[in-house]
Amino acid sequence: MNKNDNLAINTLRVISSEMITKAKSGHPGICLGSAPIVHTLFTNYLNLNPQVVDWPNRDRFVLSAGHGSAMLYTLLHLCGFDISVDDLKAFRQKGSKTPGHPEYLHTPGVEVTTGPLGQGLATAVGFAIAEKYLANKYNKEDCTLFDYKTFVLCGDGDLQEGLALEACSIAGTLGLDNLIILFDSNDIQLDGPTYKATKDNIKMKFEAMNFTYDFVDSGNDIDSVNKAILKALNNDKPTLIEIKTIIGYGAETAGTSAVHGKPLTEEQLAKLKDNLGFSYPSFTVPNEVYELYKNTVIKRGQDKYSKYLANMSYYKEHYNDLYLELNSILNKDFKYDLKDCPLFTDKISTRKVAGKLVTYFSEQNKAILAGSADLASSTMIKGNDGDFSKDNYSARNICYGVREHAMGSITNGLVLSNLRGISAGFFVFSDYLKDSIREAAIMHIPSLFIFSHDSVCVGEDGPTHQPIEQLAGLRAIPNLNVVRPADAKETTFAIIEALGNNDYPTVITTSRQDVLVLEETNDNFTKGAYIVYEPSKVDYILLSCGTELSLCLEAAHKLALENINCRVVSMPSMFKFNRQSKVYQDKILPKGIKTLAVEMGSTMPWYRYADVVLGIDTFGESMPIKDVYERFGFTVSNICKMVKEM
Ligand SMILES: Cc1ncc(C[n+]2csc(CCOP(=O)(O)OP(=O)(O)O)c2C)c(N)n1
Ligand SMILES: [Mg+2]
Repeated sequence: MNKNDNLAINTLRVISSEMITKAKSGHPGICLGSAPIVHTLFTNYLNLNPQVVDWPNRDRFVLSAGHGSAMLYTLLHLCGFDISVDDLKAFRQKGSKTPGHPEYLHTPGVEVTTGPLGQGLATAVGFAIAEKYLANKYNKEDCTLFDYKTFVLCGDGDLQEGLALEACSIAGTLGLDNLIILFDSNDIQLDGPTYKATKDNIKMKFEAMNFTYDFVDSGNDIDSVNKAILKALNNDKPTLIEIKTIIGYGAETAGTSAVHGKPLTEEQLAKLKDNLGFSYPSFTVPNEVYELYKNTVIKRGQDKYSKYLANMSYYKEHYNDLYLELNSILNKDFKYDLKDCPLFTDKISTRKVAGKLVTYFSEQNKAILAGSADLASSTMIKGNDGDFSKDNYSARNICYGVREHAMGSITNGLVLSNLRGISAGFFVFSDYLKDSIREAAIMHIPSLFIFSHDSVCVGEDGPTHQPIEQLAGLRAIPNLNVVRPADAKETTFAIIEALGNNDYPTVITTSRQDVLVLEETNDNFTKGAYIVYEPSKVDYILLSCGTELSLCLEAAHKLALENINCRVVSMPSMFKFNRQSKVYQDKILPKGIKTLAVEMGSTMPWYRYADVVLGIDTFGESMPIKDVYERFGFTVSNICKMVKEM
């Protein structure tokens, strides 16, 4: 190995370890073991530009093993991103740019928030799909705008996660040859040797998923790592390179799980530096190392970026219509025209409405890629222009198969690539992708998750298919807009709002059963809650959403005949309502007026707004929908009775 490579690798190792020791917290094992791998990748291959961190044709590097964050921050520092040595010194401290795990939008150069194992890898599959789509749709024979690669560093833990395997299976099926996974195979995980939990044959497993598998005997042999990456770049399938490493290389506790997540003591740190022959004072980057990164990754990235700019201006000149279309995608403008927007008057399920609208907006907006977990004909959500496949990378419907969790993360990967990702499934199975939804919320990205069959009205399929607590769980996620529209109009507003924002993800739940298009619903919807029926005097408030809103309206009319006056409030989104002014909130739900909330789901979220709740705190039961209402008390007469009891 050349002297400067060796010095740079040891710099990565030592500074990461110093950060962790100083913070008294972090994971030195992976940093020490896999430093040569990432050094090789960064200096020989990655195209990045620290000045323009989000230029669309940059290569993506995803640290799926997010616990190796100290190494990532050190690398980004060497690459010239806006992370200083002082930032490195503040690792894991309050308000620092270098938090415990890599956070998107928090630290320049971090492509995706990682830490939950498997997430990075699955999101990376979304990056690779996005590149294939953009390249096939917009590259021209005489002008290449997109040819970026997605590289992932993952560990044993990532590959044990079902999420990662779901995603890799999709990547293999779609032939994503732009995806290269570097597997830090050290045979150690948090609790000890991996053999206690895994005896899988990784080669057979990945080859069976239509990957090219390669093997490097030692991560310290950077020539072999280099050759393997070069080979992978020319494969016609996604590649996994299993690279054998020693966790905690150079430390006293190397090769054991003790070094996985425990900072080295000051003495151990001194010994490490001794073992590595690294004699610089703490937090020192030798000049040769800065020079090496300047002459490799920084220079290469700048050249590639300049080429990208030149290509873009050529494109603008020669393919102006496509340029404008692409530009609006890359700027994340959601342009739409409501001129021919489908309008609904007859009773219709909100899932059908959502399906028609996704198709309508997709016609106008080429940023939309949608897909469902083998439920397109049930959720009614389908992307336009055919099924995305190796033979048709400009198609916009992704057939995820029954892989909800990967679908969620891939959707996030699409959105992080400036596309509008929409995914769909049965609401009860939203639990399968909950962490992906949570990631989208943490990252402030506008992924859209549409879930149909949103209540016990699923009926015959029984308790496993009837959602109960899902709404409560999702509504508790910060920065997530959970919308449960009451009818076709509210569904339309919900989809426009979800696609038009760039700050938070949205979950829209839709009904299996047909519902009336209510005269009373309107665009005050955007406030999260609004009055849909107002008597001249308000004795009580009926608060509801989704398909139960019409029951409340009926009940209010019936009670009015007995001179019991109920305001009816539609609350499709607690998230939006909670963001309104106190004045507005008090106007809609004044203190002192008894309020009954009605929803076919856990009562829990409603006690924040209501005195009494008609909900469901048991599991559902298999029966035809006509019996469901009676069984769970969702009838006009029961609502009237409950109002009177208040
Ligand atoms: C989904 C998930 N489960 C558990 C953890 C906690 N955790 C972080 S690292 C780790 C061990 C992973 O082993 P490996 O990937 O081999 O990392 P290494 O020990 O080699 O650094 C665990 C269990 C996590 N971050 N995410
Ligand atoms: Mg490991």
